Amino acid sequence: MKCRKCGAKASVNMHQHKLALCKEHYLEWVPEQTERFIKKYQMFKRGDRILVAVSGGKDSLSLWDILVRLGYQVDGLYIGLGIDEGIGYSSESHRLAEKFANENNLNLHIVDIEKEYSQPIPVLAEISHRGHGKPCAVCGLTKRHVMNRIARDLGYDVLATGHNLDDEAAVLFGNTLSWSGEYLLRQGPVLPSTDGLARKVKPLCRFYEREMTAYALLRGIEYIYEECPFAEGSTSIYYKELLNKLETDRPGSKLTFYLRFLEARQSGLFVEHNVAADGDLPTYLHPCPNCGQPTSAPGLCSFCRLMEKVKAESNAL
Ligand code: Q46
Ligand code: ZN
Ligand code: ZN
Repeated sequence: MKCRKCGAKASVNMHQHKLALCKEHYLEWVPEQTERFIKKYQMFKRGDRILVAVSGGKDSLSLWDILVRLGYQVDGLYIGLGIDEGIGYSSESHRLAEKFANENNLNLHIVDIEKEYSQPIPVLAEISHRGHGKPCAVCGLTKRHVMNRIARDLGYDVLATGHNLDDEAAVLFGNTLSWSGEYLLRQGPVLPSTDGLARKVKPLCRFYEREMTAYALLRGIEYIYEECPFAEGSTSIYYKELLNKLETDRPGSKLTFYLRFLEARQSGLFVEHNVAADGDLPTYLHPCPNCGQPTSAPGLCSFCRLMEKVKAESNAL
């Protein structure tokens, strides 16, 4: 296979795009495409202050790298979950996120859950009795809360995450299987800002996971290869495997599945009933009286209720 641009030996062959590129041209192509998606979906503008959530994995570190190369003002946020079972997942991902920031002279905010909320994620999950023995529900809730809080408190315009096409297609597949209307409505490359919440964007949502792996490897980014030990056996991994089988037989089907969904959504297939004016909260949400973040729960938001429970349990000891 030869590079379409220069004829040299290709390093990456993307069947679904019928495109093969050498290392040099691949490392140009990925940022160019990202810029195209940023503009197409109107994710953010030059001059906006962007906060990228970095986990130490290939997607988030590559996203940070790409946005910096494209000349955007972007800082990182690392959330220490305190998951050190097995391989020492949190310590290693923390080390790699810091290493990347230091080597590139970038600003990284670090929030350590145990320091801030008295317990690491696995213990918070135990106390809450949520999620049937897996900490993922509490972990997701906590990460969302912290990302929103830091973006708001430090005045960022946009919060960017490294979700790739494989992630988005798997979530879409799950939401479609259960026809979760509200989730389908909110899934997309951009979630506009609402009262108390920054705009959320996913600039890598049209890249296959293997394209991001190739980018990180060719750019020489050191990232954590292992998944979080609690990811094993998760539904999202199961959906990813199913979609990979489909993709092997029919290259491009994952991308088509996602893009056709975005088109259908754009054309109004999913209609929101409680439509809000730009920037306002939909009527079914109200600000949590404690932290100010939007919630549909009566009274305190789920995160603040979790924290009340943790406090009560610690006092009881
Ligand atoms: S939710 Fe679950 Fe992930 Fe949190 S506990 Fe690990 S697998 S990190 S994306
Ligand atoms: Zn080339
Ligand atoms: Zn709250």
